[in-house]
Amino acid sequence: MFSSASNFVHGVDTAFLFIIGVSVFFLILLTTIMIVFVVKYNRKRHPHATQIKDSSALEITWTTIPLILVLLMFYFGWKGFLPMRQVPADAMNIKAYGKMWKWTFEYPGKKVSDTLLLPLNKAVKVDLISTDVIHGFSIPGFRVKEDVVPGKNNYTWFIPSKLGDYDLFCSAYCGLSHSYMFALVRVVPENEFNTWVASLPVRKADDNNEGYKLLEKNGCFACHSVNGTKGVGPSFKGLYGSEREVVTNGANRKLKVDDLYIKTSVYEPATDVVVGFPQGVMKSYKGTIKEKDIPKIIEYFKSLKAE
Ligand code: HEC
Ligand SMILES: [Cu+2]
Repeated sequence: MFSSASNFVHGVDTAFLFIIGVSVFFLILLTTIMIVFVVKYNRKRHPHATQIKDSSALEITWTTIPLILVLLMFYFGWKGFLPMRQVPADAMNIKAYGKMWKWTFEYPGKKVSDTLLLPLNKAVKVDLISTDVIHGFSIPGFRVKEDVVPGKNNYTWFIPSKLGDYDLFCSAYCGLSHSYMFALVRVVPENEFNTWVASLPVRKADDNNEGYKLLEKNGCFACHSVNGTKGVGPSFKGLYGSEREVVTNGANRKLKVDDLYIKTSVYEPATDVVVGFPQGVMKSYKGTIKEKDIPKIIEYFKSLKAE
C-alpha cells in the first residue's frame, strides 16, 4: 500500500469507505429487488393483489440489520475522530490566522509565513484564530477540517507522514474573495524545515501602521503582496513613484504612480488596468474605504520602497 499523507488518513478513509460500501451494496440490492418485483408482480401476470399481514421474522430482520450497520458506521467514525482531539504533549505549536481572505502562519519566535511548511513525521498542533468571520481550515490530503471561529480558540493537530505539496483551503464561505483563500502546505525533511523557519521574517511592526491596517482589514493582501511577489494583482512593493504601463479606454499608456493614480486604482480599478493583469477581478472600494483614509494608504505605499 502507498503511504498516507497524515496519521488521520486511515481512520477517515475507513469510515468513508465503509459507508460508501454499505450504500452501494444496498443501492444494488434494492434496485434489483425493485426490478424483480415489477416484473414478477406485474398486473398481467398477477391480476389480484394479496394482502400480507404481519411477519415478525421480517420486521426483526429489517430492524436489526440496519441497527447494526449504523452502529458500525458510528464506531468507525468515532474511532477515526477521537484521536483528532487528543494532541500529543510534545507537538510543535503553530498559529494559523484566518482573515478575509488570507491565511497567515506564525511559528515559534513570532516568525510569520504565508506558506504552511511542516517537518516530516513530527506532530504539529495548529491553533486556529480568526480575526473577522468564520473560516474553515481544511487540508483534504491530511483529512483535516476544522472551523476557525472568531472568539473561540479552536485547534487541530496532525502528523504529516509523506513529503510533498498539499492544498489548504478555506472551507467556510467567508465573502467576496473566499475562493482566493488558499495556501500551500509543504512537507519537508526536518533539517530543511529548521533552516527555513530560521530565515523567516519576524511578525511585522507594520501592524501599527494605519495604512497597513486598512489594507489588512479590507482584504487587499489576498491579491497584493508587499514583498515583490506577483499575486492575483501586482505587488505593492516599490509601487509609489514607479513607472506603470496601463490600459486606459483600450489604449496602452505609460504613467508615473502618484496620489491620483492610487486613488483611481482603489475607487475605479477598471479605469487604468495594469498591463499583464485581468480587468474586473478587483472590485471598486468606493463606499468601503473612506476618502479621508486614502492618504493613509498612500503613506503606507511610500514606505514600501523598492530595493
Ligand atoms: C480580488 C483581488 C484583489 C483585491 C482583493 C484587491 N485588488 Fe487591487 N488589483 C487587483 C488586480 C488584478 C489589479 C491589476 C488590474 C487593475 O489594475 O485593475 C489590481 C490593481 C491595484 C492597484 C494598481 C497597482 C499597480 O501596480 O499599478 C492598486 C493601487 C490596488 N490594486 C490597490 C488595492 C487596494 C488598496 C485593495 C484593498 C482595498 C485592493 N487593491 C484589493 C486585484 C485585487
Ligand atoms: Cu475564509
